Amino acid sequence: MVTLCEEHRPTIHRQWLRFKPRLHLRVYFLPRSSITCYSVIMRSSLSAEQEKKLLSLFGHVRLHLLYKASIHGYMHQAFHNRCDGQGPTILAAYNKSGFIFGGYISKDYAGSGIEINDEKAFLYSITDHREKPLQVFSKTGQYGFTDSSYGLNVGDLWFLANSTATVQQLGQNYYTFEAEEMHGNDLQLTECEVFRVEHRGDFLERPWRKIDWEGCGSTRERLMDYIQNYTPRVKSVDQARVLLVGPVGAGKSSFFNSINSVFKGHVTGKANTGSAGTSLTTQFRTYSIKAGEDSRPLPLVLCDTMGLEETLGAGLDVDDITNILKGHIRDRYQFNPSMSVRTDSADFNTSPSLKDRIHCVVYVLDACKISVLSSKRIEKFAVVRRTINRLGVPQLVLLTKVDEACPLVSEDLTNVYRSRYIERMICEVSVCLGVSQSCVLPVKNYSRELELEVNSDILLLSAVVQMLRNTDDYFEDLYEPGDQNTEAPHF
Ligand SMILES: Nc1nc2c(ncn2[C@@H]2O[C@H](COP(=O)(O)OP(=O)(O)O)[C@@H](O)[C@H]2O)c(=O)[nH]1
Ligand SMILES: [Mg+2]
Repeated sequence: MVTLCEEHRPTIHRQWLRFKPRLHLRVYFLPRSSITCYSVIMRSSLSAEQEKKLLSLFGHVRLHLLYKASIHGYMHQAFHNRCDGQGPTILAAYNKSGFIFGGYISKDYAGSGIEINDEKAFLYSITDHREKPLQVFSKTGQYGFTDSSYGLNVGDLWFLANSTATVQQLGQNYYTFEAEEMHGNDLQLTECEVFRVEHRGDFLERPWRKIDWEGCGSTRERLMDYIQNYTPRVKSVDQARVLLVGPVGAGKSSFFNSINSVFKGHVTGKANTGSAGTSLTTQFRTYSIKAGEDSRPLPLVLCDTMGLEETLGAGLDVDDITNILKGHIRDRYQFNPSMSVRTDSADFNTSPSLKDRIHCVVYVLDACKISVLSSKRIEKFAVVRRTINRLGVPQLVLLTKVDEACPLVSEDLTNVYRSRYIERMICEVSVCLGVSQSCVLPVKNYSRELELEVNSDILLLSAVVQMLRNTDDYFEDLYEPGDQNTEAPHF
Protein backbone atom coordinates (compact mmCIF):
# COMPACT_ATOMS: atom_id res chain seq x y z
CA MET A 1 0.00 0.00 0.00
CA VAL A 2 1.28 3.45 -0.75
CA THR A 3 1.50 6.19 1.82
CA LEU A 4 -1.22 8.68 1.24
CA CYS A 5 -1.31 12.29 2.03
CA GLU A 6 -4.38 14.12 3.20
CA GLU A 7 -5.72 14.92 -0.25
CA HIS A 8 -6.11 11.25 -1.08
CA ARG A 9 -8.13 10.16 1.89
CA PRO A 10 -11.55 10.40 0.27
CA THR A 11 -10.46 8.10 -2.46
CA ILE A 12 -9.15 5.53 -0.08
CA HIS A 13 -12.61 5.35 1.34
CA ARG A 14 -13.84 4.52 -2.12
CA GLN A 15 -11.34 1.75 -2.38
CA TRP A 16 -12.72 -0.17 0.50
CA LEU A 17 -16.19 0.23 -0.89
CA ARG A 18 -15.07 -1.50 -4.00
CA PHE A 19 -14.44 -4.69 -2.16
CA LYS A 20 -18.14 -5.37 -2.22
CA PRO A 21 -18.44 -8.55 -4.22
CA ARG A 22 -19.77 -7.75 -7.64
CA LEU A 23 -17.96 -9.35 -10.50
CA HIS A 24 -14.90 -11.48 -10.12
CA LEU A 25 -12.59 -8.58 -10.67
CA ARG A 26 -12.00 -5.95 -8.11
CA VAL A 27 -10.05 -2.85 -8.61
CA TYR A 28 -9.82 0.17 -6.51
CA PHE A 29 -8.24 3.38 -7.46
CA LEU A 30 -6.33 5.96 -5.64
CA PRO A 31 -6.09 9.31 -7.18
CA ARG A 32 -2.58 10.47 -7.57
CA SER A 33 -0.80 11.16 -10.65
CA SER A 34 2.73 12.01 -10.81
CA ILE A 35 2.82 10.18 -14.04
CA THR A 36 5.68 10.42 -16.26
CA CYS A 37 6.02 9.92 -19.79
CA TYR A 38 8.62 9.15 -22.15
CA SER A 39 10.16 11.87 -24.13
CA VAL A 40 12.76 9.63 -25.62
CA ILE A 41 12.28 6.25 -27.11
CA MET A 42 15.27 4.49 -25.63
CA ARG A 43 17.09 2.23 -27.99
CA SER A 44 20.19 0.21 -27.37
CA SER A 45 23.36 1.05 -29.28
CA LEU A 46 23.99 -2.65 -29.91
CA SER A 47 23.95 -3.60 -33.57
CA ALA A 48 21.92 -6.70 -34.49
CA GLU A 49 25.17 -8.67 -34.76
CA GLN A 50 26.43 -7.48 -31.38
CA GLU A 51 23.10 -8.26 -29.74
CA LYS A 52 23.22 -11.74 -31.21
CA LYS A 53 26.67 -12.26 -29.70
CA LEU A 54 25.50 -10.99 -26.34
CA LEU A 55 22.44 -13.25 -26.40
CA SER A 56 24.68 -16.22 -27.23
CA LEU A 57 25.95 -15.95 -23.63
CA PHE A 58 22.56 -17.11 -22.42
CA GLY A 59 19.85 -19.57 -23.28
CA HIS A 60 16.51 -18.31 -24.41
CA VAL A 61 16.39 -14.78 -23.07
CA ARG A 62 15.34 -11.31 -24.06
CA LEU A 63 17.11 -8.09 -23.07
CA HIS A 64 15.18 -5.16 -21.75
CA LEU A 65 17.06 -1.86 -21.70
CA LEU A 66 16.85 -0.20 -18.29
CA TYR A 67 19.58 2.39 -18.31
CA LYS A 68 21.55 4.24 -20.94
CA ALA A 69 24.28 6.61 -19.86
CA SER A 70 23.82 8.98 -22.81
CA ILE A 71 20.22 9.52 -21.67
CA HIS A 72 20.37 9.13 -17.90
CA GLY A 73 23.93 10.34 -17.35
CA TYR A 74 27.09 8.62 -16.12
CA MET A 75 25.74 8.95 -12.61
CA HIS A 76 25.77 6.04 -10.24
CA GLN A 77 22.60 7.41 -8.65
CA ALA A 78 20.74 7.35 -11.98
CA PHE A 79 22.10 3.87 -12.63
CA HIS A 80 20.86 2.58 -9.25
CA ASN A 81 17.48 4.29 -9.59
CA ARG A 82 16.87 2.38 -12.78
CA CYS A 83 18.64 -0.90 -12.15
CA ASP A 84 18.31 -1.78 -8.47
CA GLY A 85 15.95 -4.63 -7.66
CA GLN A 86 15.55 -5.67 -11.28
CA GLY A 87 16.77 -9.26 -10.97
CA PRO A 88 19.38 -10.54 -13.46
CA THR A 89 21.04 -7.74 -15.41
CA ILE A 90 23.89 -7.32 -17.85
CA LEU A 91 25.95 -4.16 -18.25
CA ALA A 92 27.38 -3.24 -21.65
CA ALA A 93 30.19 -0.67 -21.67
CA TYR A 94 31.28 0.64 -25.08
CA ASN A 95 34.70 2.10 -25.86
CA LYS A 96 36.24 3.79 -28.89
CA SER A 97 38.46 0.78 -29.53
CA GLY A 98 35.38 -1.20 -30.56
CA PHE A 99 34.94 -3.30 -27.42
CA ILE A 100 31.65 -3.94 -25.71
CA PHE A 101 32.38 -5.36 -22.30
CA GLY A 102 30.80 -5.61 -18.91
CA GLY A 103 29.35 -7.89 -16.30
CA TYR A 104 26.34 -10.08 -15.85
CA ILE A 105 24.91 -10.63 -12.38
CA SER A 106 22.03 -12.98 -11.68
CA LYS A 107 21.03 -11.27 -8.44
CA ASP A 108 19.51 -7.92 -7.60
CA TYR A 109 21.51 -4.78 -7.08
CA ALA A 110 20.49 -3.45 -3.68
CA GLY A 111 23.34 -1.13 -2.69
CA SER A 112 24.10 -3.16 0.46
CA GLY A 113 27.87 -2.72 0.06
CA ILE A 114 28.54 -6.39 0.71
CA GLU A 115 30.18 -9.06 -1.42
CA ILE A 116 27.59 -11.26 -3.07
CA ASN A 117 28.04 -14.90 -3.96
CA ASP A 118 26.76 -15.33 -7.45
CA GLU A 119 28.17 -18.30 -9.27
CA LYS A 120 26.31 -17.29 -12.40
CA ALA A 121 27.97 -13.85 -12.56
CA PHE A 122 30.55 -13.30 -15.28
CA LEU A 123 32.57 -10.70 -17.13
CA TYR A 124 32.43 -10.69 -20.91
CA SER A 125 33.75 -8.87 -23.93
CA ILE A 126 32.60 -8.62 -27.53
CA THR A 127 34.43 -7.20 -30.52
CA ASP A 128 33.64 -7.29 -34.20
CA HIS A 129 36.76 -9.29 -35.05
CA ARG A 130 36.16 -12.02 -32.45
CA GLU A 131 33.46 -14.41 -33.51
CA LYS A 132 32.55 -15.59 -30.04
CA PRO A 133 32.34 -13.42 -26.95
CA LEU A 134 34.97 -13.74 -24.26
CA GLN A 135 33.30 -14.96 -21.07
CA VAL A 136 35.07 -15.14 -17.70
CA PHE A 137 33.62 -16.61 -14.52
CA SER A 138 34.92 -15.93 -11.04
CA LYS A 139 37.98 -17.96 -10.03
CA THR A 140 36.47 -18.89 -6.70
CA GLY A 141 33.26 -20.08 -8.32
CA GLN A 142 31.42 -18.18 -5.59
CA TYR A 143 32.20 -14.49 -5.43
CA GLY A 144 30.10 -12.75 -8.03
CA PHE A 145 30.19 -9.02 -7.39
CA THR A 146 30.26 -6.39 -4.68
CA ASP A 147 26.85 -4.87 -4.19
CA SER A 148 28.14 -1.33 -4.14
CA SER A 149 25.85 1.68 -4.17
CA TYR A 150 28.31 3.29 -6.57
CA GLY A 151 27.85 1.44 -9.83
CA LEU A 152 28.68 -2.13 -10.74
CA ASN A 153 31.75 -3.59 -9.07
CA VAL A 154 32.52 -7.01 -10.48
CA GLY A 155 35.61 -7.47 -8.37
CA ASP A 156 38.13 -6.52 -11.03
CA LEU A 157 36.23 -3.95 -13.04
CA TRP A 158 34.20 -1.16 -11.48
CA PHE A 159 31.74 0.50 -13.81
CA LEU A 160 30.45 4.01 -13.05
CA ALA A 161 32.45 4.11 -9.82
CA ASN A 162 33.15 7.83 -9.94
CA SER A 163 30.08 8.84 -11.89
CA THR A 164 32.30 9.34 -14.91
CA ALA A 165 32.54 7.70 -18.32
CA THR A 166 35.40 5.49 -17.22
CA VAL A 167 35.91 2.02 -15.80
CA GLN A 168 38.25 1.37 -12.90
CA GLN A 169 40.46 -1.70 -13.12
CA LEU A 170 40.83 -2.90 -9.52
CA GLY A 171 43.14 -5.89 -9.93
CA GLN A 172 41.49 -7.86 -7.13
CA ASN A 173 42.03 -11.10 -8.96
CA TYR A 174 38.57 -12.55 -8.62
CA TYR A 175 38.35 -12.91 -12.39
CA THR A 176 41.29 -13.77 -14.62
CA PHE A 177 41.54 -12.02 -17.97
CA GLU A 178 43.94 -10.10 -20.19
CA ALA A 179 43.14 -6.38 -20.21
CA GLU A 180 43.98 -6.27 -23.92
CA GLU A 181 41.38 -8.98 -24.63
CA MET A 182 38.73 -7.60 -22.33
CA HIS A 183 38.75 -3.93 -23.33
CA GLY A 184 41.86 -3.29 -25.45
CA ASN A 185 43.32 -1.30 -22.53
CA ASP A 186 40.77 1.39 -23.24
CA LEU A 187 38.80 2.24 -20.12
CA GLN A 188 37.24 5.43 -21.49
CA LEU A 189 33.58 4.81 -22.36
CA THR A 190 31.52 6.15 -25.23
CA GLU A 191 28.29 4.60 -23.90
CA CYS A 192 27.12 2.39 -21.08
CA GLU A 193 23.87 0.43 -20.97
CA VAL A 194 22.26 -1.96 -18.54
CA PHE A 195 19.68 -4.53 -19.60
CA ARG A 196 17.42 -6.67 -17.54
CA VAL A 197 17.89 -10.26 -18.68
CA GLU A 198 14.46 -11.80 -18.99
CA HIS A 199 14.17 -15.50 -19.31
CA ARG A 200 11.35 -16.36 -21.63
CA GLY A 201 10.20 -18.95 -19.17
CA ASP A 202 9.96 -16.23 -16.53
CA PHE A 203 6.57 -17.27 -15.36
CA LEU A 204 5.02 -16.88 -11.98
CA GLU A 205 3.67 -20.17 -10.75
CA ARG A 206 0.23 -18.67 -10.22
CA PRO A 207 -1.32 -15.58 -11.70
CA TRP A 208 -1.18 -12.70 -9.23
CA ARG A 209 -4.56 -11.37 -10.27
CA LYS A 210 -7.53 -13.63 -10.85
CA ILE A 211 -9.35 -13.48 -14.12
CA ASP A 212 -11.85 -15.89 -15.62
CA TRP A 213 -10.57 -16.50 -19.10
CA GLU A 214 -12.86 -18.12 -21.60
CA GLY A 215 -13.33 -21.78 -20.93
CA CYS A 216 -14.92 -21.31 -17.51
CA GLY A 217 -18.10 -20.02 -19.11
CA SER A 218 -18.94 -16.98 -21.09
CA THR A 219 -16.85 -14.38 -19.33
CA ARG A 220 -16.93 -12.03 -22.27
CA GLU A 221 -20.73 -12.09 -22.39
CA ARG A 222 -21.00 -11.57 -18.64
CA LEU A 223 -18.72 -8.55 -18.80
CA MET A 224 -20.61 -7.17 -21.80
CA ASP A 225 -23.90 -7.63 -19.94
CA TYR A 226 -22.53 -5.87 -16.92
CA ILE A 227 -21.49 -2.89 -19.05
CA GLN A 228 -24.71 -2.77 -21.07
CA ASN A 229 -26.88 -2.94 -17.97
CA TYR A 230 -24.86 -0.55 -15.89
CA THR A 231 -26.88 2.37 -14.55
CA PRO A 232 -25.13 5.39 -13.11
CA ARG A 233 -26.13 5.94 -9.50
CA VAL A 234 -27.38 9.44 -10.13
CA LYS A 235 -30.71 9.90 -11.85
CA SER A 236 -29.68 12.87 -13.94
CA VAL A 237 -26.76 10.98 -15.48
CA ASP A 238 -27.36 8.20 -17.95
CA GLN A 239 -23.80 7.68 -19.21
CA ALA A 240 -20.53 7.43 -17.28
CA ARG A 241 -17.99 9.78 -18.86
CA VAL A 242 -14.46 8.45 -18.78
CA LEU A 243 -11.56 10.66 -19.90
CA LEU A 244 -8.50 9.06 -21.50
CA VAL A 245 -5.30 11.05 -20.91
CA GLY A 246 -1.76 10.14 -21.83
CA PRO A 247 1.20 10.70 -24.11
CA VAL A 248 0.96 10.60 -27.88
CA GLY A 249 0.99 7.05 -29.17
CA ALA A 250 0.08 5.43 -25.85
CA GLY A 251 -3.06 3.86 -27.31
CA LYS A 252 -5.92 6.15 -26.19
CA SER A 253 -7.73 6.20 -29.52
CA SER A 254 -6.98 2.50 -30.01
CA PHE A 255 -8.63 1.75 -26.68
CA PHE A 256 -11.85 3.42 -27.77
CA ASN A 257 -11.64 1.61 -31.13
CA SER A 258 -11.07 -1.69 -29.33
CA ILE A 259 -14.07 -1.31 -27.01
CA ASN A 260 -16.18 -0.16 -29.94
CA SER A 261 -15.02 -3.23 -31.88
CA VAL A 262 -15.94 -5.62 -29.09
CA PHE A 263 -19.50 -4.26 -28.99
CA LYS A 264 -19.80 -4.03 -32.76
CA GLY A 265 -18.69 -7.65 -33.10
CA HIS A 266 -15.85 -6.91 -35.50
CA VAL A 267 -12.67 -4.84 -35.57
CA THR A 268 -13.35 -1.18 -36.39
CA GLY A 269 -11.24 1.97 -36.44
CA LYS A 270 -13.48 4.96 -35.92
CA ALA A 271 -10.92 7.07 -34.07
CA ASN A 272 -7.70 7.90 -35.91
CA THR A 273 -4.77 5.95 -34.60
CA GLY A 274 -1.15 5.79 -35.65
CA SER A 275 2.45 6.24 -34.72
CA ALA A 276 3.14 9.82 -35.79
CA GLY A 277 5.44 11.72 -33.40
CA THR A 278 2.77 14.30 -32.64
CA SER A 279 -0.85 13.82 -31.71
CA LEU A 280 -3.14 12.51 -34.44
CA THR A 281 -6.03 13.37 -32.16
CA THR A 282 -6.27 17.16 -32.04
CA GLN A 283 -9.94 17.42 -31.11
CA PHE A 284 -11.74 16.63 -27.92
CA ARG A 285 -13.94 13.71 -28.90
CA THR A 286 -16.65 12.10 -26.87
CA TYR A 287 -17.47 8.68 -28.18
CA SER A 288 -20.64 6.77 -27.45
CA ILE A 289 -20.65 3.09 -28.17
CA LYS A 290 -23.54 1.01 -29.45
CA ALA A 291 -23.88 -2.71 -28.89
CA GLY A 292 -25.35 -3.13 -32.37
CA GLU A 293 -26.64 -0.97 -35.20
CA ASP A 294 -30.15 -0.62 -33.79
CA SER A 295 -29.42 -0.65 -30.11
CA ARG A 296 -29.26 2.34 -27.86
CA PRO A 297 -25.84 3.67 -26.79
CA LEU A 298 -24.07 2.02 -23.91
CA PRO A 299 -24.12 3.81 -20.55
CA LEU A 300 -20.50 4.80 -21.20
CA VAL A 301 -18.85 7.66 -23.06
CA LEU A 302 -15.12 7.47 -23.72
CA CYS A 303 -13.54 10.90 -24.11
CA ASP A 304 -10.43 11.01 -26.28
CA THR A 305 -7.98 13.88 -26.04
CA MET A 306 -4.86 15.17 -27.64
CA GLY A 307 -1.61 13.66 -26.27
CA LEU A 308 -0.20 14.93 -22.99
CA GLU A 309 3.26 16.22 -23.90
CA GLU A 310 5.96 16.83 -21.36
CA THR A 311 6.81 20.37 -22.35
CA LEU A 312 4.76 23.44 -21.60
CA GLY A 313 2.92 24.89 -24.58
CA ALA A 314 2.74 21.50 -26.30
CA GLY A 315 -0.01 18.90 -26.24
CA LEU A 316 -2.90 18.95 -23.84
CA ASP A 317 -2.91 21.89 -21.45
CA VAL A 318 -3.64 21.43 -17.74
CA ASP A 319 -6.30 24.19 -17.93
CA ASP A 320 -7.97 22.31 -20.78
CA ILE A 321 -8.03 19.20 -18.62
CA THR A 322 -9.72 21.16 -15.81
CA ASN A 323 -12.30 22.49 -18.24
CA ILE A 324 -12.92 19.01 -19.63
CA LEU A 325 -13.31 17.58 -16.13
CA LYS A 326 -15.83 20.26 -15.21
CA GLY A 327 -17.81 19.60 -18.39
CA HIS A 328 -17.10 22.95 -20.05
CA ILE A 329 -15.65 21.58 -23.28
CA ARG A 330 -17.97 20.35 -25.97
CA ASP A 331 -17.42 17.43 -28.32
CA ARG A 332 -15.17 18.23 -31.31
CA TYR A 333 -13.48 21.19 -29.66
CA GLN A 334 -10.25 21.80 -31.59
CA PHE A 335 -7.38 21.95 -29.09
CA ASN A 336 -4.94 24.80 -29.35
CA PRO A 337 -1.72 23.76 -27.57
CA SER A 338 -0.62 27.37 -27.08
CA MET A 339 -3.88 28.50 -25.48
CA SER A 340 -6.63 26.90 -23.44
CA VAL A 341 -10.28 27.19 -24.48
CA ARG A 342 -11.77 30.70 -24.32
CA THR A 343 -14.81 31.10 -22.10
CA ASP A 344 -16.60 33.05 -24.85
CA SER A 345 -16.02 30.30 -27.43
CA ALA A 346 -18.97 28.36 -28.88
CA ASP A 347 -17.20 25.19 -27.68
CA PHE A 348 -17.37 26.40 -24.08
CA ASN A 349 -20.38 25.18 -22.14
CA THR A 350 -20.88 27.85 -19.48
CA SER A 351 -23.33 25.89 -17.34
CA PRO A 352 -22.43 22.21 -17.44
CA SER A 353 -24.39 19.75 -15.34
CA LEU A 354 -23.22 16.57 -13.66
CA LYS A 355 -23.81 14.52 -16.79
CA ASP A 356 -21.33 16.72 -18.71
CA ARG A 357 -18.57 16.29 -16.15
CA ILE A 358 -15.90 13.61 -16.21
CA HIS A 359 -16.63 10.84 -13.74
CA CYS A 360 -13.39 8.86 -14.03
CA VAL A 361 -9.96 9.67 -15.49
CA VAL A 362 -7.82 6.98 -17.07
CA TYR A 363 -4.12 7.57 -17.70
CA VAL A 364 -3.06 5.59 -20.71
CA LEU A 365 0.56 4.44 -20.75
CA ASP A 366 2.51 2.26 -23.15
CA ALA A 367 4.01 -0.72 -21.29
CA CYS A 368 7.07 -0.65 -23.58
CA LYS A 369 8.00 2.86 -22.48
CA ILE A 370 7.55 2.75 -18.74
CA SER A 371 11.25 2.40 -18.07
CA VAL A 372 12.00 5.63 -19.93
CA LEU A 373 9.60 7.93 -18.18
CA SER A 374 11.37 11.25 -17.95
CA SER A 375 11.31 13.41 -14.85
CA LYS A 376 9.62 16.20 -16.83
CA ARG A 377 6.78 13.85 -17.67
CA ILE A 378 6.51 12.76 -14.08
CA GLU A 379 6.27 16.39 -13.08
CA LYS A 380 3.61 17.13 -15.70
CA PHE A 381 1.55 14.19 -14.53
CA ALA A 382 1.96 15.29 -10.94
CA VAL A 383 0.42 18.64 -11.86
CA VAL A 384 -2.43 16.90 -13.68
CA ARG A 385 -2.98 14.53 -10.80
CA ARG A 386 -3.17 17.34 -8.25
CA THR A 387 -5.75 19.10 -10.41
CA ILE A 388 -7.82 15.95 -10.74
CA ASN A 389 -7.52 15.11 -7.04
CA ARG A 390 -8.88 18.52 -6.15
CA LEU A 391 -11.98 17.73 -8.20
CA GLY A 392 -12.32 14.34 -6.49
CA VAL A 393 -12.40 12.36 -9.71
CA PRO A 394 -11.17 8.75 -9.45
CA GLN A 395 -8.13 7.83 -11.50
CA LEU A 396 -6.96 4.60 -13.07
CA VAL A 397 -4.07 3.60 -15.27
CA LEU A 398 -4.45 1.64 -18.46
CA LEU A 399 -1.23 -0.13 -19.39
CA THR A 400 -1.42 -0.76 -23.12
CA LYS A 401 0.73 -2.81 -25.52
CA VAL A 402 1.39 -5.59 -23.04
CA ASP A 403 1.72 -7.82 -26.09
CA GLU A 404 4.66 -5.80 -27.39
CA ALA A 405 6.25 -5.49 -23.96
CA CYS A 406 6.46 -9.19 -23.14
CA PRO A 407 6.95 -12.13 -25.50
CA LEU A 408 5.13 -14.47 -23.11
CA VAL A 409 2.07 -12.28 -23.32
CA SER A 410 2.46 -11.87 -27.04
CA GLU A 411 2.35 -15.65 -27.39
CA ASP A 412 -0.66 -16.00 -25.13
CA LEU A 413 -2.52 -13.10 -23.59
CA THR A 414 -3.73 -15.26 -20.71
CA ASN A 415 -0.12 -15.07 -19.44
CA VAL A 416 -0.58 -11.41 -18.62
CA TYR A 417 -0.85 -12.02 -14.87
CA ARG A 418 1.80 -14.71 -14.89
CA SER A 419 4.49 -12.70 -16.63
CA ARG A 420 7.08 -11.50 -14.15
CA TYR A 421 7.93 -8.73 -16.54
CA ILE A 422 4.41 -7.31 -16.64
CA GLU A 423 4.18 -7.67 -12.89
CA ARG A 424 7.32 -5.57 -12.56
CA MET A 425 5.98 -3.05 -15.03
CA ILE A 426 2.84 -2.64 -12.96
CA CYS A 427 4.92 -2.14 -9.80
CA GLU A 428 7.00 0.43 -11.65
CA VAL A 429 3.95 2.32 -12.88
CA SER A 430 2.45 2.23 -9.44
CA VAL A 431 5.60 3.70 -7.89
CA CYS A 432 6.09 6.28 -10.65
CA LEU A 433 2.54 7.54 -10.59
CA GLY A 434 1.92 7.00 -6.94
CA VAL A 435 -1.13 4.84 -7.51
CA SER A 436 -2.01 1.52 -6.00
CA GLN A 437 -1.06 -1.49 -8.12
CA SER A 438 -4.70 -2.45 -8.21
CA CYS A 439 -5.41 0.72 -10.17
CA VAL A 440 -3.22 -0.44 -13.02
CA LEU A 441 -5.08 -2.33 -15.73
CA PRO A 442 -3.07 -4.05 -18.45
CA VAL A 443 -4.73 -4.36 -21.86
CA LYS A 444 -3.94 -5.28 -25.39
CA ASN A 445 -5.74 -3.06 -27.87
CA TYR A 446 -6.64 -4.13 -31.35
CA SER A 447 -3.90 -2.73 -33.54
CA ARG A 448 -3.28 -4.96 -36.53
CA GLU A 449 -5.80 -7.78 -36.10
CA LEU A 450 -8.75 -8.18 -38.41
CA GLU A 451 -10.73 -10.49 -36.17
CA LEU A 452 -11.76 -10.20 -32.55
CA GLU A 453 -10.01 -12.42 -30.06
CA VAL A 454 -11.90 -13.48 -26.97
CA ASN A 455 -9.08 -13.07 -24.43
CA SER A 456 -8.25 -9.57 -25.68
CA ASP A 457 -11.93 -8.73 -25.27
CA ILE A 458 -12.00 -10.06 -21.73
CA LEU A 459 -9.04 -7.93 -20.68
CA LEU A 460 -10.47 -4.85 -22.39
CA LEU A 461 -13.95 -5.34 -20.94
CA SER A 462 -12.55 -5.99 -17.46
CA ALA A 463 -10.85 -2.61 -17.66
CA VAL A 464 -14.15 -0.95 -18.59
CA VAL A 465 -15.88 -2.65 -15.65
CA GLN A 466 -13.31 -1.12 -13.33
CA MET A 467 -13.92 2.28 -14.88
CA LEU A 468 -17.65 1.94 -14.22
CA ARG A 469 -17.07 0.83 -10.65
CA ASN A 470 -14.92 3.87 -10.09
CA THR A 471 -17.57 6.07 -11.60
CA ASP A 472 -20.03 4.63 -9.07
CA ASP A 473 -17.66 5.54 -6.31
CA TYR A 474 -17.47 9.08 -7.63
CA PHE A 475 -21.26 9.36 -7.44
CA GLU A 476 -21.32 7.74 -4.02
CA ASP A 477 -18.84 10.30 -2.81
CA LEU A 478 -20.91 13.14 -4.20
CA TYR A 479 -24.07 11.97 -2.54
CA GLU A 480 -23.63 10.43 0.83
CA PRO A 481 -26.67 8.57 2.21
CA GLY A 482 -29.01 11.07 3.84
CA ASP A 483 -27.96 13.78 1.42
CA GLN A 484 -30.92 16.04 0.69
CA ASN A 485 -29.73 16.76 -2.82
CA THR A 486 -32.42 16.36 -5.42
CA GLU A 487 -30.04 14.31 -7.58
CA ALA A 488 -30.06 11.48 -5.10
CA PRO A 489 -28.50 8.29 -6.36
CA HIS A 490 -30.56 5.18 -7.06
CA PHE A 491 -29.37 3.05 -4.17
N1 LIG B 1 0.74 -3.99 -30.30
C1 LIG B 1 -0.06 -3.02 -29.83
N2 LIG B 1 -0.13 -1.86 -30.48
C2 LIG B 1 -0.96 -0.90 -29.98
C3 LIG B 1 -1.71 -1.09 -28.80
N3 LIG B 1 -2.40 0.04 -28.55
C4 LIG B 1 -2.10 0.91 -29.54
N4 LIG B 1 -1.23 0.35 -30.40
C5 LIG B 1 -0.61 0.99 -31.57
O1 LIG B 1 0.07 2.16 -31.10
C6 LIG B 1 -0.05 3.22 -32.04
C7 LIG B 1 -0.57 4.49 -31.36
O2 LIG B 1 -1.90 4.26 -30.90
P1 LIG B 1 -2.98 5.44 -30.79
O3 LIG B 1 -4.25 4.82 -30.31
O4 LIG B 1 -3.06 6.28 -32.03
O5 LIG B 1 -2.35 6.31 -29.61
P2 LIG B 1 -2.87 7.71 -29.01
O6 LIG B 1 -1.97 8.76 -29.56
O7 LIG B 1 -2.70 7.56 -27.53
O8 LIG B 1 -4.30 7.88 -29.39
C8 LIG B 1 -0.98 2.71 -33.15
O9 LIG B 1 -0.18 2.30 -34.23
C9 LIG B 1 -1.67 1.52 -32.54
O10 LIG B 1 -2.02 0.55 -33.50
C10 LIG B 1 -1.60 -2.37 -28.11
O11 LIG B 1 -2.19 -2.62 -27.06
N5 LIG B 1 -0.75 -3.29 -28.68
MG1 LIG C 1 -5.25 9.47 -30.45
